[in-house]
Amino acid sequence: MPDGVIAGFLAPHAPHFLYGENPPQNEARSRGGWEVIRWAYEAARADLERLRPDVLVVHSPHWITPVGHHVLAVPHLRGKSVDPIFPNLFRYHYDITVDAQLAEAIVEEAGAHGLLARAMRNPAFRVDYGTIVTLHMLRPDWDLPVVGLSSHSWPYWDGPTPDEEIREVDVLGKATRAAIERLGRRAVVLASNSLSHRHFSEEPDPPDDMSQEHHYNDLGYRWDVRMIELLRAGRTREVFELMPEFTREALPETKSGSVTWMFSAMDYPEVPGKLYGYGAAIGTGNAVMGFDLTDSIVAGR
Ligand code: 2X7
Ligand code: FE2
Repeated sequence: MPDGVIAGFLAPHAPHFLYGENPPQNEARSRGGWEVIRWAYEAARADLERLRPDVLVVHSPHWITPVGHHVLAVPHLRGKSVDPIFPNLFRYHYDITVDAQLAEAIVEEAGAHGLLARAMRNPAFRVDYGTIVTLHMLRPDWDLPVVGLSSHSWPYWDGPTPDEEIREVDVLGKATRAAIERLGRRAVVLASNSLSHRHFSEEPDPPDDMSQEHHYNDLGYRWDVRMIELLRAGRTREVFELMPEFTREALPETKSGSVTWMFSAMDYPEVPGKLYGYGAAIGTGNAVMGFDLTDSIVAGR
C-alpha cells in the first residue's frame, strides 16, 4: 500500500454528536439523538479502518491562533476539554497520543513554505473540542497517533483577510503533504468543519429533543446540498470557485480553512466524494464525507 496522503474526510464536530454517543470520557449524558450523523460516522469509521493509516491529521476551527499556524507537538496529552458554548453537552476527558515527529516536520515545512508556524510543546495545553469531536467520532478507540493543526484567524482584526486566509491554508496544506511524504507516513487528513453555520441561539429542553432539530434556514440547506452534490461528483474545482459566494450567503464554517487545507494536502483531487450522511446540529448543516485516493473504500456513493 502506498505512503503519503491516502484519503481525507469532511468530519464535522458539533459537540452534539459526541454527546449523543455517551462515551465514558464525556461527563454529560444524553438519550442519544443526531442518529443520522452518528450512523454516518459509524460507516466512515469502517472505511477509515480499511484504509489502515498510521496517523490522522486534523485541522480545527476551534483552536484559534491569531498569530500563525500552531501544531500539537506534545507526544502525550491528557486533560479535560470543555466546550465554551455548550458546557452542558461536552466535558470530555482526553488521552491523546501525538505523532510529534510529524508535527515538528509540518512546522518545518510550513516555515520553508514561507508561513509563520509554531510547534505547541506545552504539556498542559488544553485541546479544543473541534479536534476532539472529529477524532473521537472517526476513531473512538484513540489507537492511532494524531496531529492537530490550529486555525490561523481572528474575527476582530483586519488581517488575515478572507483571501489571505485561503492562501495561507492552501500553502499549509502543501506543507502538510510535504512533511507527510518526507517521513513516509500513511496519513488521513481530516477537515473538522460543518457546512452552513447559522445556528439557533436557544437550546431545546432537553437538548436531545430531536423534534426541535432542523436546518436554520432554507438558504443554508440549499447551499449545502449544492456543495455536497459537487463533491459527490468529484467536481472539486467548481466547489472552490463557489466558495466565496457560499461563504457570503451560508456563513459556512469552511471559512476557517479546514476544507481548503484538506484538499490542498490531498493535492486537489477530482475524486468523487462518498457521502455517509447529512443532517442538522442546532440548525447548522453537517455532512460526513470521505475522499479516497487509494480505491480501498469505493462503492456506495
Ligand atoms: O462548533 C459547533 C459547530 N460547528 C456546530 C454546531 C453547534 C455547535 O458547535
Ligand atoms: Fe464548530
